[in-house]
Amino acid sequence: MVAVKLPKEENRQAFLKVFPTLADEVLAELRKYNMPEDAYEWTKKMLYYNVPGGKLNRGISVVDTVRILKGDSATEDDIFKATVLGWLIEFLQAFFLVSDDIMDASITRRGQPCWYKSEGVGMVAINDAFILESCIYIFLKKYFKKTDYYIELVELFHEVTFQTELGQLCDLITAPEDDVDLSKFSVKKHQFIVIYKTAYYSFYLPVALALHMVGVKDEQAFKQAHDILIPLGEYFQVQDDYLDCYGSPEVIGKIGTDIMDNKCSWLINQALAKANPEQRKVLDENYGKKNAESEAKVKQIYVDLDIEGTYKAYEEKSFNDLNALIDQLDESVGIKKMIFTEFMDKIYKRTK
Ligand code: DMA
Ligand code: MG
Ligand code: MG
Ligand code: MG
Repeated sequence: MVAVKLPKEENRQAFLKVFPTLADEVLAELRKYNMPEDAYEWTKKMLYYNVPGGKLNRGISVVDTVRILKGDSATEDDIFKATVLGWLIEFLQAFFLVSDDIMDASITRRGQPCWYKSEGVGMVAINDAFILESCIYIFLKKYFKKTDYYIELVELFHEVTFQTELGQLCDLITAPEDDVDLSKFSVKKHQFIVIYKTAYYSFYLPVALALHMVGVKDEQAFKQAHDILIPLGEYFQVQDDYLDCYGSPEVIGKIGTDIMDNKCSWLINQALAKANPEQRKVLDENYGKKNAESEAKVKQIYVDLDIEGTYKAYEEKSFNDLNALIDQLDESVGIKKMIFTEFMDKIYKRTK
């Protein structure tokens, strides 16, 4: 038996302790295939560089959710399995981030150069991203093949991966490098992009994995979880868009690129709604341009339009709306409100 709630830092340390075991297992696969020594060393470095350095919120949420659902009856084995599933989300996230940074021409990630930008890596990072994805299925087979929910886990990872890729597709084609056309942006378009590129894998996936693990079968449980986690994920990505412009790089660990990348960000959509024709002209002429002066002009319009104020109001309203949604959940289908209040605690007013 294990306690329902451990202190946050202890939770995080316990979660982190499992990573070297998983990395060793991937490396054992390379040994099995008699991989040359340089490929072995490359993979080892690549795994440690890209998988464990983030906030780990997604991964730890699986453990938190299993603890909440099982309460006192959670065994050491339950916690270990939930920890492995949590790490698989972190592998999935690493796969997405390595590729996202190439596609977004980003510079830093988690306080260090993006993997593709780091010494001697370059476009090998594309194949590294594929390897990170493959690790998920190695671990699912190793730890879950004998469970009666193995196929559910495999299908869930495949489905959520596809949804995320579709979100990334829309994100990218809405932001062509050489054809800035702000009239293609809209709040609806933004909402679609962020739900697919972020909400499914970051919010729905951890809880759905935990529900499968504890044996919940009621479709209503998955549906109710979905209906609260998707708006929660949308809110999270709006925060990400906000922090891209207003977060400090030392804190968020990355340098914002959304304005230069012509992204359909929450901020530009708010600015478009508020801008007068003169301000609109400045936005049309400077958004998506790859130079610091143009970026500064766009940021100045954001200041003039008090987009930060608009964001603060949005944050407040979302917090209230999401709590109201949580309050309406029906716990009898196999979920608990606390799962979702834990998520809110982790992300409300986040600065990184
Ligand atoms: C993130 O979108 C989505 C995925 C699937 C990684 P983003 O490019 O805004 O993320 P970040 O700001 O972390 O580069
Ligand atoms: Mg990005
Ligand atoms: Mg991106
Ligand atoms: Mg971003």
